[in-house]
Amino acid sequence: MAIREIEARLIVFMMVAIRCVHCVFTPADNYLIDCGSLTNTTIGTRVFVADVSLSSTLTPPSNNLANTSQNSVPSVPTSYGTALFRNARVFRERSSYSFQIKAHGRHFVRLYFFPFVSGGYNLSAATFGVSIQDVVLLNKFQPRANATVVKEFSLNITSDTLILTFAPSTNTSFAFVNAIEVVSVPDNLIHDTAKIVDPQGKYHGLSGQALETIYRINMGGPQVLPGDDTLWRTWENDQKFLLTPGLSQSFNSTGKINYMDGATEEIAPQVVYATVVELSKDAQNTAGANVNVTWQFSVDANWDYLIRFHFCDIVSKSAIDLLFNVYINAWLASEVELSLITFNNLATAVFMDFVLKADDASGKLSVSINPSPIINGLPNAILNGLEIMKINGSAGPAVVVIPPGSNKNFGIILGSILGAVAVVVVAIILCVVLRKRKLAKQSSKTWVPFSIDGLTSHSTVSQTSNETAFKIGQNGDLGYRFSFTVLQEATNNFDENWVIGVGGFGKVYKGVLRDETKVAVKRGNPKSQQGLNEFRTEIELLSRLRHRHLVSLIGYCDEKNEMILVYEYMEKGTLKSHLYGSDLPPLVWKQRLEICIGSARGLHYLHTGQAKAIIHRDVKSANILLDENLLAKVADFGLSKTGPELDQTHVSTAVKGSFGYLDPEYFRRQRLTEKSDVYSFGVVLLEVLCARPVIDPTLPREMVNLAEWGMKWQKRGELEQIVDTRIAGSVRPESLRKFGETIEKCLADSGVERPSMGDVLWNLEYVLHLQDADPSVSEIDSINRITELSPQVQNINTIYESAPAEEAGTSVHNDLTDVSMSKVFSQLIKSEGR
Ligand SMILES: *[C@@H]1O[C@H](CO)[C@@H](O)[C@H](O)[C@H]1NC(C)=O
Ligand SMILES: *[C@@H]1O[C@H](CO)[C@@H](O)[C@H](O)[C@H]1NC(C)=O
Ligand SMILES: *[C@@H]1O[C@H](CO)[C@@H](O)[C@H](O)[C@H]1NC(C)=O
Ligand SMILES: *[C@@H]1O[C@H](CO)[C@@H](O)[C@H](O)[C@H]1NC(C)=O
Ligand SMILES: *[C@@H]1O[C@H](CO)[C@@H](O)[C@H](O)[C@H]1NC(C)=O
Ligand SMILES: *[C@@H]1O[C@H](CO)[C@@H](O)[C@H](O)[C@H]1NC(C)=O
Ligand SMILES: *[C@@H]1O[C@H](CO)[C@@H](O)[C@H](O)[C@H]1NC(C)=O
Ligand SMILES: *[C@@H]1O[C@H](CO)[C@@H](O)[C@H](O)[C@H]1NC(C)=O
Ligand SMILES: CC(=O)N[C@H]1CO[C@H](CO)[C@@H](O)[C@@H]1O
Repeated sequence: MAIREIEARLIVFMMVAIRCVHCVFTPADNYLIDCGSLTNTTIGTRVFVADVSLSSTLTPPSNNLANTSQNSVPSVPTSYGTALFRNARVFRERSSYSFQIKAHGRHFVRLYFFPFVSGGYNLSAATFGVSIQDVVLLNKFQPRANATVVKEFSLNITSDTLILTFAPSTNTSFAFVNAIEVVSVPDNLIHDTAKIVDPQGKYHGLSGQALETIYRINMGGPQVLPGDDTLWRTWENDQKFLLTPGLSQSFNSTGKINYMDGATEEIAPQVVYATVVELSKDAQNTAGANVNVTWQFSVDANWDYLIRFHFCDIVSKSAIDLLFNVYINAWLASEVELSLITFNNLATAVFMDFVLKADDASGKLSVSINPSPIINGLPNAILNGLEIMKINGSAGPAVVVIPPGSNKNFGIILGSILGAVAVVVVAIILCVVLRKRKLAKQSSKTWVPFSIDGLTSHSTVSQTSNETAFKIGQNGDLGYRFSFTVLQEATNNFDENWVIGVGGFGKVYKGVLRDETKVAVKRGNPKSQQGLNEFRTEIELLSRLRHRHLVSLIGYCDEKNEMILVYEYMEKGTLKSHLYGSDLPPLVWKQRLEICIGSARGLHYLHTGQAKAIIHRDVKSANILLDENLLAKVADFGLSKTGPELDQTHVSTAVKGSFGYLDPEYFRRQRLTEKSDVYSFGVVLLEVLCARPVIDPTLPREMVNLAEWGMKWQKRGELEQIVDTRIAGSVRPESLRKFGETIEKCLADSGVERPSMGDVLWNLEYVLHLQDADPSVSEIDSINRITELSPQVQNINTIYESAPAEEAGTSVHNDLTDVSMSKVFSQLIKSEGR
């Protein structure tokens, strides 16, 4: 009993209330499109707009419209009408609709299909895929002949643009669609957790998942059509799924359904709760009857399913009469005692969520209700509604954005180039430390011994070492591919004035798509072989990874040998630009901490969110971007690798990364692990604290390298001496102490001594907590407070300002930390030539 009670308390959260009958839900996003039609179509109160008037949302524009006569469409539920199925838009090549999303969160995406044969089109011959940016919705889909079908997906959309792509599965095939809905639904429709039935446990993370509705059933009641459901859903009657209809009967109530706190009619309409299937009269009158009322459904095997039960006791005389078990396949999902949840109220709506894991899901899914043997009164069991949703993404990454023809293009031998680049890294270190440009002449195809701060390395890079081609995702044919013209237009023909950044791979432009979505367009230098590889890596990785703290890829363009990546636009630019070298107002300490925490989360996800850890390899403040709310996102995955075993199997490899952030152990041993990112992140933390470049060759020798200099002060216990003077007064000593300790651990000489990214994250959260603990410190007030400057700090400022600009080349002075290797490389080539 106790266990049941605890379970019941958990389920109390899922109470359904029909609190406000008259409130009609108004979706923030409400796109209804009648595809291929020349006229708008009104269904009930909803207007499906002819997509010819929305042609700007479709790329590339196409004019393949098909239509058929009314009587060729089989009779469909009246409230859909046949009108939506009479027209279709046909896609002979990969094509996308883009929808501007006003409100992030759950949306229904419904796709209508009817494969008619008419006017030169035989739509039954279509085979195609449908995807959005990060989820494949349909793969090799072939609508069944002579039948209409509406596919419904429930997606948590977190980008500002939804790009719905239709892609023919083969080059001789084509795709089509009759109508599309993209409609917001209330966020509380899907909760983040559910109970797993076997083995019993808790499933987390539903809120981010894509769900496909497989069945939605109104037990014991009529079919509910979209016009009668506040979210325009269809609920089928259950009779055809009952295994032994004689064991049960339907019942309905005209009484009121009880209202309780927490949810709304959007969970399920009244009519679902007001109709029910219960045990047959005979069974109810047999004391101790042990019967199962079972419904059986065909499902695809090997998927996880979210199964939602709707209950409402409209059959009992007293709330405490009803006690029954619910089974999913052979597993007891729950013992249901509704009175515990409803506080003894009858006719109160309740729903419960369960997850059936893929290994338990064969081609048949059955659901049973069975009266509990421990009840004293007469047996009964009920079920009012049932939803079965396929969970996508649970079986692995669902995304694929892959440049076509990539196989042959990407298996390129990079040995000599990487070798040269590696040498450049070494050379630059010498160059900076000794401040002698002449040394660049060392550039050759082998490593040279180098020495920096006592570390010495002797290693060679084999000239034939090649970067192995990256594996192509399973659904290699789906993804969003921009045409070059569209991007040209978006960036004002790659206007130099629109450049917002320069990286090793190429320039980054601000862009505005036709639907006014702002994007960042990174255009690779087509001649760079390294660029090609980075292009590939970045598409491969980013299309697999989705995280709030990783910058998202919107698409790519590989037309005319271009290598262009299109990302979400990050309004506030790089973290680096907010720390120094610009006129931007300084960030307060708490903002800085939140940015550190956000980026730590992103990196933690990279290291642990996938089966194989992903190592970023180029963590630096210029690769942490901020959105309009200063939310931090990690960017630039061009150098990323899955590790660490990749490097252990290779005899030698090129050391890559950005100078000043590079893990010395990785240099020494060329063993790449997640801890190299932790090291680099430690340097970023110092940078955030001190707001100065990580390498500043204009400073006195001991101050050139921030990591080294910072650790000197930290080890002396006087880190406060070098804190950015603009925030020094507002950083609480406890918070600073913990922050300093965290940096020290990240910068530990050997990787094994460094904390994991998860620990770093935890520590930073604690730092924030320590800062918050005293409300009397108001940061805004103190941000401009002049604190007593230590001599060292004054020293920096003077030297920094008086540094002669031509000394060592301005680029080295200003931006060395940003220089990715290819830029350094070209600079060296230039200086070599002199
Ligand atoms: C269809 O409806 C939209 C929006 O209501 C309107 O802008 C458009 O002109 C209509 N098109 C036709 C062909 O009536
Ligand atoms: C159907 O298509 C034909 C040509 O393919 C066109 O002339 C006609 O106007 C279309 N009818 C509708 C209702 O769109
Ligand atoms: C349409 O295509 C389907 C599948 O290729 C085929 O079975 C059917 O016979 C075709 N119908 C017509 C009328 O061509
Ligand atoms: C579809 O309907 C057409 C016309 O009613 C009929 O000739 C054809 O055999 C049907 N095809 C299937 C697969 O049921
Ligand atoms: C379609 O693809 C096949 C192999 O995948 C190729 O042999 C054929 O030439 C392609 N056809 C066209 C029209 O591109
Ligand atoms: C959507 O996903 C994000 C990130 O996974 C999550 O924070 C948010 O709560 C989700 N929204 C809904 C409505 O589930
Ligand atoms: C309710 O039950 C009555 C009597 O069995 C039946 O006539 C009616 O159609 C049912 N209504 C619903 C909504 O199922
Ligand atoms: C009811 O179903 C459960 C689960 O499949 C099974 O264990 C039990 O034996 C069944 N009871 C009857 C009476 O069929
Ligand atoms: C609806 C559906 O199942 N879509 C996709 C879910 O994700 C996998 C990849 O993990 C795809 O293969 C499915 O097509």
